[in-house]
Amino acid sequence: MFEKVDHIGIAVTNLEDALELYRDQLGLECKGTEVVEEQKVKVAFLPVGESKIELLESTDPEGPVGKFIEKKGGGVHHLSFRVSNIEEKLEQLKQQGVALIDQKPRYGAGGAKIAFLHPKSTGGVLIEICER
Ligand code: CMX
Repeated sequence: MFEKVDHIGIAVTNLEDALELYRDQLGLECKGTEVVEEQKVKVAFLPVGESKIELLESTDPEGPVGKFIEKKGGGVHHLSFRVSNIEEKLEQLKQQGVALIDQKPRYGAGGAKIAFLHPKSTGGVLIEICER
């Protein structure tokens, strides 16, 4: 079962410019930034209630966010659902025929275990599941 929406990932062309909007104009608090080498992104997390907004700036035009921005110019990139046991959830989704991008969890920002489902089997929405 999904426990909550952990975060909503938003691809941005420039993190500092995006922070001017989300932090300075919209008034959200930025809990810091982090480079996630494996995902080729620099991220900032801004909590909103029990969830967070994750701003994603690409560090490599060939990375997933770099390619997304090249095609779509930024915007909502993925939804992340929190689970308590990611391996069990991945196995269950696989049994149900959902196409997985990650067969096994990887480590993402903040040391969370993450895995992505392929948008071709989730109605065009990139879904991440994560365990913290
Ligand atoms: N949401 C919805 N669809 C997406 C997408 C996204 N975020 N990113 C790519 N796609 C779609 C493209 O529009 C394209 O669709 P069409 O075939 O209909 O044109 C298709 O997926 C293929 O796109 P592509 O640009 O050729 O990219 P790839 O196939 O090389 O990769 C994907 C697509 C989803 C497999 C890849 O982006 C991926 O593995 N993503 C997971 C990892 C990730 O996104 N990491 C960044 C976040 C890290 C973090 O949160 O820490």
